[in-house]
Amino acid sequence: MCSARTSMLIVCLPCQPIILVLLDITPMLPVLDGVVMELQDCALPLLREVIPTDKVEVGFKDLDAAILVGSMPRKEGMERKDLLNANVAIFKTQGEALEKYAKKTVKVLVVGNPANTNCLIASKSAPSIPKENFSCLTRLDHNRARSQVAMRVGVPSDSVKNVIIWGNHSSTQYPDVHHAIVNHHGKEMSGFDAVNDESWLKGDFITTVQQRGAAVIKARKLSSAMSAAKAICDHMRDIWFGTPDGEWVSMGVYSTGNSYGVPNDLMYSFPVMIKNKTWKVVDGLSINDFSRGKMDATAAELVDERDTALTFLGA
Ligand SMILES: NC(=O)c1ccc[n+]([C@@H]2O[C@H](COP(=O)([O-])OP(=O)(O)OC[C@H]3O[C@@H](n4cnc5c(N)ncnc54)[C@H](O)[C@@H]3O)[C@@H](O)[C@H]2O)c1
Ligand SMILES: *[C@@H]1O[C@H](CO)[C@@H](O)[C@H](O)[C@H]1NC(C)=O
Ligand SMILES: *[C@@H]1O[C@H](CO)[C@@H](O)[C@H](O)[C@H]1NC(C)=O
Ligand SMILES: CC(=O)N[C@H]1CO[C@H](CO)[C@@H](O)[C@@H]1O
Repeated sequence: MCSARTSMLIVCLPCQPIILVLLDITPMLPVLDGVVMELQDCALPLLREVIPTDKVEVGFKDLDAAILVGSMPRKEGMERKDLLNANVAIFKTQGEALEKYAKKTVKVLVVGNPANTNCLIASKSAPSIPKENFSCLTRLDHNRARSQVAMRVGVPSDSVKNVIIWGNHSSTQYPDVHHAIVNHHGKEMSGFDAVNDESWLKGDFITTVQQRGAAVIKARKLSSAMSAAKAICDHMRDIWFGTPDGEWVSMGVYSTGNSYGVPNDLMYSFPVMIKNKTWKVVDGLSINDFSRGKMDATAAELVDERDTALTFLGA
C-alpha cells in the first residue's frame, strides 16, 4: 500500500487509499450526484470509489471510519430543547446503524452540532463499539487558535504547536495557549513570550476563536465549509497515522472523570496524542485559576445538555 520512498528509511507517507460511501436523505440524492461528480473531477489519486446512497444498510456497511455530518439545523423560532430532541433522534438512529452494520473497530467522528452531545448519544446507541472509538470535531477551533497566534506573531501556522481547545464546540469553549510553543524564526518560545501581549491572549484572542463560526456565517451568509472539511481531514488523518512526536491536537473524546477534573460521561475536548490509532489525553499540564474557571464553565454546559439529551434518549 505505502511504498518506501528512499532506500534507507521505511517512511510510510500518508497514502491510505479510500472508498467514500456518501449517505444522505432521499430528497437530496440528485444533489449528492453533483458532489460525486465534483469528487471525480478532483482526480484524487487515493480516492478509489464513491458510492452515493440513501440506504442505511449500504451507508454503514463494514465501515472503517464514519464521519457523521448530517444533523438538524436550528430553524427560526425553534426552541433549544426541540432542536436537541430532534438531534438525539438522528444520532440514536446513526449509533444503532453503526452497531448493526459497521466494523467493531470503526472510528467515528461526529461533526453535526451539537457535536459533543450528538457524539455521546451515538456512542451510547452503539454499545458494542468502544467509547474510545468515538470523537467529535474541535479541530477547526484548534486550527483557528493556531492560525490566530501565528498571524499575530508573524510566523507560518506550522511554527505554532500545542494550543488546546477545552470543552464544548461552542462559544464557551476555552482556547488555551498556556502550553503552546512558537518557533519564532528558529527560536522556540512559549506562546505568551512570542505573542508578548497578555491582554490580547486573555481577551480578544479567546473571543475571536470562540465566535469565529458566527463571524464566518455573518460574512459568507453560509457556515464554514472549506475550513471545516480541512479540519475533518486533519482529525481523521491524525487518528489514522498518529500525531507527530511531542505534538498534541484537540479532539472531543470520552471523559472518564480521570483527567483535569472534568466530569465522567461527557464528550469533552482535550489535548490528545495519538499512536497506533489510539488516543491518550495529555495529562499533567499545569492549570492556573484563569484556565480552571473556563474549563469548568464549558464542562457545566455539557453536563446540562447531556442530562437533557438523556431524558430524550430514555423516552
Ligand atoms: N464541529 C465543527 O467544527 C463543525 C464545523 C462545521 C459544521 N459543523 C456542523 O456540521 C453540520 C453540517 O454542516 P453543513 O454545513 O455541512 O450542513 P449541510 O446542510 O450543507 O449538510 C448536511 C447534510 O446532511 C444531510 N442530512 C441531514 N439529516 C440526515 C440524516 N438523518 N441522514 C443522512 N444525512 C442527513 C443533509 O441532507 C445535508 O446534505 C451542522 O450541524 C454544522 O453546524 C460542525
Ligand atoms: C455546545 O456546543 C454546541 C455546538 O456549538 C451548541 O449547539 C450547544 O448549544 C452547546 N451546548 C450548550 C449547552 O450550550
Ligand atoms: C496496535 O494496536 C493493535 C490493535 O489495538 C494491537 O493489536 C497492536 O499490538 C498495537 N501495536 C503496537 C505497536 O502497539
Ligand atoms: C481510536 C481508538 O481508541 N480506537 C480503538 C477502537 O477500538 C479498538 C478495539 O475494537 C481498539 O483496538 C482501538 O484502539
